[in-house]
Amino acid sequence: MKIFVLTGAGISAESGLGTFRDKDGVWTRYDLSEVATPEGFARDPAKVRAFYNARRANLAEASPNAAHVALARLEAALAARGGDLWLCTQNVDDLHEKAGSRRVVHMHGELAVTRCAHCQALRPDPGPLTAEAVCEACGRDGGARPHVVWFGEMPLHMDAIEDALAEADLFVSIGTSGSVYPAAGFVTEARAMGVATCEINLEPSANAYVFGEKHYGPASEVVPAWVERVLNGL
Ligand code: BJW
Repeated sequence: MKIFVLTGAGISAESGLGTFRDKDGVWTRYDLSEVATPEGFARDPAKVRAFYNARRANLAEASPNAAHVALARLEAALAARGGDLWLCTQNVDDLHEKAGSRRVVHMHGELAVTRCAHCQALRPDPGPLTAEAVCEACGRDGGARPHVVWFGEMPLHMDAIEDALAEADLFVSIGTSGSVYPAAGFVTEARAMGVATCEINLEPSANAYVFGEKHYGPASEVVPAWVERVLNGL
C-alpha cells in the first residue's frame, strides 16, 4: 500500500506551535504581506528577521506530539511490509524528523535553515538571522533569510510531489485548512486520478466536501487511532 500524507500547521498545534488562520493564529497578529512575501523582506528585512527569529526560538522549545509519532510508526510499519509512506509537509518545523520519520518532503521549506538571498546557498542554522551574517558561499552580507516559501514563490519539490501523488493508493490530509495552493489542490488531483482520499482535522477544512473519508478531532488523538486502523487492516 502506498500512502501519500500531506500535513499542515494543525498537526503541530498541540506541540505549542501556532497555526496561521485559526482564532489567535499567526495571521491574526501579523500582516502576511509584510512578513511572508519577498516584497515584505525587500521593504523591511529587520522586521521579517525578527518575526522568524521568534518562530525559531519557539521551535527550539517544541517537541513532537502523538500524531507525529504515529506517522513515524506508520512509515516504518509500511516499509517492513513492502508498502510506502510518502510524507509531504507544508510545515517549516522539524517535528516529523524529531518523531523519527525518515523521509520528509518540506514543500514550504525549513525554518532552521538559512538561505542567502544573493546566491541562494543553504545552511542549517537554528540561531538568529542577522543582517551582519556573511554568506560562506558568496562572501556577501545582508542576504540572510529563512529557507521558507513565501507567497508568490514556487513551492519546493513539486515534480517529486506530483509523481508520488500519481503513484499513491490513498491521499491523506492532516491538519491543514485547504486554503493555500498548490497544496490545497492535491485532493482534487488525487480524486481525478482515482486515488482514495481522507481528511483528518479538528473541523472540516475549506475543501472537506472533496474528501471521501473524514475524521474530526485533535490530531494527537485522531491520527494514532487512524494509524492503528490502517495497520490492523493490512
Ligand atoms: C487542527 C488542530 C489540531 C488546528 N488537530 N487539526 C488566488 C487563488 C488561488 C491561489 C492564489 C490566489 N492568489 C494567490 C494564490 C497563490 C498563493 C495562495 O494559495 N494564496 C491563498 C492564500 C489564496 N500560493 C502561493 O503563493 C504559493 N506559491 C505558488 O502558488 O506558486 C505558483 C505555483 C503555480 C503552480 C504550481 C505551483 C506553484 C506559495 C505559498 C507559500 C505559503 N507559505 C506559508 C508561510 C511559510 C513560512 C512560515 O511558516 O512563515 O506556509 S503561508 C502558511 O500557510 C504556511 C503554511 O504552510 C500554509 C498552509 O497553512 P495550513 O497548514 O493550512 O495552516 P492553517 O492555519 O491555515 O490551518 C490549520 C488547520 O489545522 C485548520 O484547518 C485547523 O482546523 C486545523 N487544526 N488545530 C487537528 N489540534
